[in-house]
Amino acid sequence: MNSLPIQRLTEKFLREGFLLLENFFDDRLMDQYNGLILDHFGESPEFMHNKEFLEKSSTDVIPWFPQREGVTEFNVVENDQRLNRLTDSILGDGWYSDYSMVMFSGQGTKGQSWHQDCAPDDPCKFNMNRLVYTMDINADVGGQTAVVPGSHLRGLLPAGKAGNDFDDKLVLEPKKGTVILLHGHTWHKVLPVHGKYRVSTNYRSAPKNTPKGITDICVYQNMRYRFSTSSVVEDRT
Ligand SMILES: O=C(O)CCC(=O)C(=O)O
Ligand SMILES: [Fe+2]
Repeated sequence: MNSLPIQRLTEKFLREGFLLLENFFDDRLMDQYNGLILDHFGESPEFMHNKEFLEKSSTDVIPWFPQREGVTEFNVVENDQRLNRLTDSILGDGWYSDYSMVMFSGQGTKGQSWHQDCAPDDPCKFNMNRLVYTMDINADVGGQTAVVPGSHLRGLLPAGKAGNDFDDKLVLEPKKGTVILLHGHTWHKVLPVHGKYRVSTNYRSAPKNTPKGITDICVYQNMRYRFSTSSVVEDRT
């Protein structure tokens, strides 16, 4: 993807709460990333989250922060001018980004249940995920990313049992090289993984003046969960 229709994409993102951009990064870079990710995780990675979280949130992902460990190859996406120009347009001047986070899920894992990355208590305070896919994700592999278009404008994710679904969801099948931009208030989930593994890499970002810990508390249908203390801060059932 060479020149981006920045204005049109910005308006679409603000309306729908997500963008799917196919063929954004080339196969060579994606193969390199995927190789580094598989080298890191090896065959049978250990879970880092605690058991209560895994059970209550139906979330089966293992994070890795390659840039924190000096794996400089992951700077290439962070420094990509097209991605950063689009981010400028959506988030405005002075936005900041966090270390990139790779999320790995093994075969037979549940994916992630419906959530918002941060609470929509203040509509102006949000993070934006910039997700990069280094492999094809489709119905065979599982692990598709589902979103409810426009839900970033609908406030809090409805409370209920984890696993309740939404009729107006859209199931996205990102391919190798696809970028998905996702507003932190958009209701989203990851479907169960059937293939050998599933990975995505998130270059998290937020507008200027957004509190640093904005994604520390995540909203699920059945709870609000604080990652830094591994605790349920609100039971929503
Ligand atoms: O990996 C994905 O497709 C989405 C993961 C997710 O929910 C997130 O990064 O907040
Ligand atoms: Fe998320």
